[in-house]
Amino acid sequence: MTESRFGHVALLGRPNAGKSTLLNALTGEHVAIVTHKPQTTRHRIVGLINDARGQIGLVDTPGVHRRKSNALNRRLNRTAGAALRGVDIAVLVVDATHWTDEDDLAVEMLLNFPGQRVVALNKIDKLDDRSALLEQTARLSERLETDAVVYVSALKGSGLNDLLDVLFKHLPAGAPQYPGDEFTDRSSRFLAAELVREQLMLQLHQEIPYGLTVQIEEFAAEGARLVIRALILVADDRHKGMVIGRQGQVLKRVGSRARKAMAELFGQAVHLELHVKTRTGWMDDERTLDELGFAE
Ligand SMILES: Nc1nc2c(ncn2[C@@H]2O[C@H](COP(=O)(O)OP(=O)(O)OP(=O)(O)O)[C@@H](O)[C@H]2O)c(=O)[nH]1
Ligand SMILES: [Mg+2]
Repeated sequence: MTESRFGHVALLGRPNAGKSTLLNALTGEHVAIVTHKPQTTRHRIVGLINDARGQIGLVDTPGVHRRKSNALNRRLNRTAGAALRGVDIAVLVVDATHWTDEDDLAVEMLLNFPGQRVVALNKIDKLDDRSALLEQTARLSERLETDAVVYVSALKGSGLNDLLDVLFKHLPAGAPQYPGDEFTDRSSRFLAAELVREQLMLQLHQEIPYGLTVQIEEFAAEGARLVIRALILVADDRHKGMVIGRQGQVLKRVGSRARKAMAELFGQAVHLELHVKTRTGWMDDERTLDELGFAE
């Protein structure tokens, strides 16, 4: 038998590159929320991969971006950078359909990373002409001084075994450090709040979903079901009505979809209550961000 391997692997890249989709595909669980909107992920989230070869703590991070308009945006970049500390491998996740200056920012962050660098060229299902991949492969392997470049589609599940082969090849020997029956380091409360935010991101438009955060006020087992009470904080009073919607339609839709996602994730019936409150400018203040659980 070969020796068991263990380590942490961070996924880094610009918003929308597909990091969270990749995390979910590799762990087989809805650990991280995914939407078509950039800047969906706001936290460092570890998803666990258990394999005959060992265990990987796969770290999802907020997309590296150039919007610096408020304290939350600045903190998201710091959270992404901090997630690189102490990990064994960093994977640059790239949307292979187009390069942006935010991809350059992610590359720059990786230049100081002391561990093994890997590039995952994602969304290859969208490419009609794969010759563009060769040029990207050559350019990125030179810039990041790595020959570990893999082609994946997180959405379709292709190339995932190639990526796992590369990761296990470069991980140090070691015993699993997380319990084998868990799929994340995050609490059920955290996951529940994220599932509400996922639906808010999907149902609301323009800048509104970016001004929201979700707090779990109650999370209790009542017989066979979970009773969950979530508070949606809006940064501006004018957004409250839009979150609720005419005759409460938006909030109802968010609630019913989030409840279904929770029931699936927790394997239990869920009773979900949602409330909306204004907390003016919560995104602009570092202390409030600490209090609301935005750790770096
Ligand atoms: N076609 C295609 N779409 C993908 C693929 N991977 C991700 N997507 C889509 O890209 C969008 C963004 O995916 P996310 O996983 O949320 O991206 P992210 O990098 O986590 O984004 P942030 O959290 O904002 O940093 C979603 O609509 C995904 O469905 C892929 O391999 N192929
Ligand atoms: Mg994400």
